[in-house]
Amino acid sequence: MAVLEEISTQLQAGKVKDVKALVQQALDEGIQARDILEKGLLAGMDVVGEKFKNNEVFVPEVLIAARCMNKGTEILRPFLVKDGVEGKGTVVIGTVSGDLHDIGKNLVRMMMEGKGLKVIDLGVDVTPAAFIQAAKENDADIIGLSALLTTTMPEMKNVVDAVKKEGLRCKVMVGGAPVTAEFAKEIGADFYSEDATSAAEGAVAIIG
Ligand code: B1M
Repeated sequence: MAVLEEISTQLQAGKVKDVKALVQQALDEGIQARDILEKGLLAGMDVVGEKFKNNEVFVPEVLIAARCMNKGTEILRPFLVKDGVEGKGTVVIGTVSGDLHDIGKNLVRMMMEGKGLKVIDLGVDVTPAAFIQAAKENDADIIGLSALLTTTMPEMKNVVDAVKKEGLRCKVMVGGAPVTAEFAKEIGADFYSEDATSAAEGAVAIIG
């Protein structure tokens, strides 16, 4: 579908307005929100990620592409969060201390909301103390941690340890590109999830 390729192209070029208009156009054409996300926005982000790795583009370009991604997913949000009935359980989610990547975390949040979970999003660069405080205040069932840097992954263990120290009843779920099931086990996290959909399904299973 031409419009999906165009979304990917304009995201790579950092054209926020065009991406927003094209996402709306794709919805108007009856294309499924999930296809717009995966074959348009994420496909474009993959190309940017590859170029970033190869030093073909740099932080400013990636930031603008990420802005396109976040603005595009905001438009898709009501369609991804279909039933959106809250009350099945509460998740406190955030990107760990020192880490500013939030695209994956935002997707996990949306998918969880789509499963009817109440999600409290603490944003990025969240300290263990902030996770603990929010979990206590909201009587959270799950704390969800996202990390995209190998250097910030150890922060996940700090949160797991803090949960144990405080004797909280909530489970800890971890994810993010460098995180593995093996790492999750090693740090004592309760659940690892590879992508946003399985994170949401896993959260429902844990709470259920
Ligand atoms: Co960053 N960055 N970045 N970056 N960046 C990576 C992660 C990197 C792999 C690029 C590279 O070199 N190849 C690399 C990390 C290398 C490493 O640690 N081994 C890297 C680096 C080095 C850096 C900086 C240090 C660069 C610099 O300044 N020199 C810097 C660090 C800043 C900081 O955080 N302190 C930096 C900065 C940035 C930007 C700010 C420019 C921007 C972030 C903007 C934003 O997020 N708002 C950015 C971006 C966009 C990327 C890449 C290109 C894309 C990440 C992304 O959003 N992917 C990335 C390269 C890449 O991944 N190809 C890269 C799409 C997203 C949907 O995937 O987040 O994996 P992901 O989420 C998935 C799953 O992992 C899972 O579900 C999601 C959807 O299926 N998931 C969970 C995520 N969280 C989960 C939580 C769960 C469960 C599942 O449970 C709770």
